[in-house]
Amino acid sequence: MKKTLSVLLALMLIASMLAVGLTGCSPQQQQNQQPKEETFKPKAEYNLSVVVGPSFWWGEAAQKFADMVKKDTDGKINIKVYYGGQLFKGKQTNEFQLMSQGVIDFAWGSTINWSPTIPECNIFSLPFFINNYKNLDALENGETGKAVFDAMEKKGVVGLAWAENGFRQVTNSKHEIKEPEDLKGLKLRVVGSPIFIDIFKQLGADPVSMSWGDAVTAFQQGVVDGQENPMGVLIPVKIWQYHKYVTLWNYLVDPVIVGVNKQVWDSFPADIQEIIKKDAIEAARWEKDMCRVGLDDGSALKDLKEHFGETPEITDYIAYLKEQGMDVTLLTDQERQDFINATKPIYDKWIPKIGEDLYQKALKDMGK
Ligand code: X2X
Repeated sequence: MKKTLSVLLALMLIASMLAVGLTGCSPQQQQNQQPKEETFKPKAEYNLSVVVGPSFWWGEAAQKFADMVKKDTDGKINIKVYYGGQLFKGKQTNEFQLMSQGVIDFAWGSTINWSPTIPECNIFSLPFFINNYKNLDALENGETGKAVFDAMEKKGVVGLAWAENGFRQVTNSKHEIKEPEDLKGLKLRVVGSPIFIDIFKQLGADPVSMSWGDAVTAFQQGVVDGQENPMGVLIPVKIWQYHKYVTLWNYLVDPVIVGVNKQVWDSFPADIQEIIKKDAIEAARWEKDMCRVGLDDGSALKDLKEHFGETPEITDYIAYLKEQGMDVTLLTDQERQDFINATKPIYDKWIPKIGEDLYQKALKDMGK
């Protein structure tokens, strides 16, 4: 009797172990579960790609992000920033692809470098479409931003935060640019995204696409007459060394997106994901503030002072360019309208590529 009872008990024990085995952690479920913190083994180092150098706000912010992540994860997640496009050796338009393939783990990358892979990113490159920070924020925080992140995720990259490069301004060494006519025949360096070639051809200029590294050499050697970039690039690269004329036309804007390869992201336990996302948003907030100082309604400088306890060295970028001897041109409403009219055909060609749906979302986000 005693023997029967112990056999019975043993059988029950086996049965219950089997039940746990079947329902508690089947291999199928294990695959879908996020790694637990105790079992998670981070890579010794994750790489992070930046097109520009460490003295650009975007480059500085990437390092701040890496430092914050290291501290907040008690040294578990170690991110090394590679500047000047070292991870893609040359073509900055390959950055997204390499991140989606897992060659690059993280990147702080401009939408104009990623748009050849993610056509939705061209929504920010429609000329004279966004025009001000209020509209830009509305897109990033609205349906448009969500759609861009969804498109990225389908191609294996998770978007963590919106940082900024900024509204792009045109500079050149020849003469003032006030009307489309002034661009005729000017040889301008643009990025390798096809919409830029279309815009400047449409305006009668002679655009040549080059990656950033080659562009700086081209300015130095005077191989091109001009280029276009935001304040956050014009100032660190000291554009006045090469070009006397700048037109502040805010014709389009490039956000910088903080992205991470999806497999890398999925390998992180939930608490680490939370830290990384929070740090990306915080570093992006600082970087955006730096890009906007003196160019917005005063919010950026206020946030830098109050939230980050910092006052930047230069608080008026326009005055600073003038102090460096640049001839700064602002457009009248009529001059601006002439550029808008001249670039209308770009919409006809590019909205179908970007997606009519996304274009409508963008209009709605901006309240248009
Ligand atoms: O190449 C450029 O013009 C730059 C630095 O702005 C970008 O990477 C988008």
